Amino acid sequence: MNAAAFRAGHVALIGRPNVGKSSLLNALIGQRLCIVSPRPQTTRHRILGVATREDGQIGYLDTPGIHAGTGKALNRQLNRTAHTALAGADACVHVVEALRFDNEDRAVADAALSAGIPCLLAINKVDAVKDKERLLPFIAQISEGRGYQGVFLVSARRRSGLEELEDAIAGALPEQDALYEADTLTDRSERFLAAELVREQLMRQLGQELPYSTTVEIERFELEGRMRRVHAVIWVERDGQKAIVIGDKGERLRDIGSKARIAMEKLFDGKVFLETWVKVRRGWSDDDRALRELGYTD
Ligand SMILES: Nc1nc2c(ncn2[C@@H]2O[C@H](COP(=O)(O)OP(=O)(O)OP(=O)(O)O)[C@@H](O)[C@H]2O)c(=O)[nH]1
Ligand SMILES: [Mg+2]
Repeated sequence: MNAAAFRAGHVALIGRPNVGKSSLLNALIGQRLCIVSPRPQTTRHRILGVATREDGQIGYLDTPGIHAGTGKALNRQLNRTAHTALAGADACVHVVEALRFDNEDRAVADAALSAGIPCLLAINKVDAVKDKERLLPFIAQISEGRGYQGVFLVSARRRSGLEELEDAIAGALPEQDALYEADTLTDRSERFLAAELVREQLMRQLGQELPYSTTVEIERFELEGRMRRVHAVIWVERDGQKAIVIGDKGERLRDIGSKARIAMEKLFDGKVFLETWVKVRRGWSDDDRALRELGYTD
């Protein structure tokens, strides 16, 4: 008898902002790899997270939320990054939020289902639904007439429904050898992940539109024995924003730095010495060249 075929490939998690794509990726691989916040447009890059099983290897791709507003160069870049990930994937999971399906979700469904790859639908945040009976009509409403290969009710927060989803994803991938070493977690460097963890605190701690005027660049990342020395620059667009990020007597910047450092120490499993500076680069979020220089590529 033949052994079951090994399947491997990339699956893009796509959806509108804030549906829980990054939370779902983290829950599926069992690691806090991707940053998460209550604000839309937290993710700005394609991030690979690898899960290796006995019968296959899944390369999950986290992507920025696909959104309708394309006002700034950064917004257009985020949509481009998500669409490029979808185009390069072997399968996709369209992630939606339970009981919510709007025009942005509809546009993502159209893109996902016309990509010419197997597409699964994951309805996330089912833990937040009190009246579970409402889920059946919701499933019917969004899946009828659409060619999803399967529909899954999941909760990234409670880690429910994940095994069924993972099995279906593995089954949708092509038969081929593993693409990464079995112990690979991601293709991203610690330097990149360090910048993300500082950005996560900016998304979580700054109010209103300010997070969208910030980005993080790691100027220095050095390993000294088991200790990592990290110098992070937080870029903002105006002097007034710089004062807000720093806060009264530097309090907010200290809090951002200490929470980011703790998250880095957990992810890197070692001590981190983090220094942060806030600098102004006018109009970076609407400037294609600045975006490229600051690491935004698709
Ligand atoms: N109740 C509940 N909340 C969730 C669940 N999954 C994610 N969330 C919350 O939803 C918010 C958005 O989660 P993210 O994982 O950042 O969402 P995303 O789709 O990656 O968002 P973008 O990167 O902005 O596109 C956060 O506050 C999460 O804690 C879930 O299963 N249940
Ligand atoms: Mg995200």
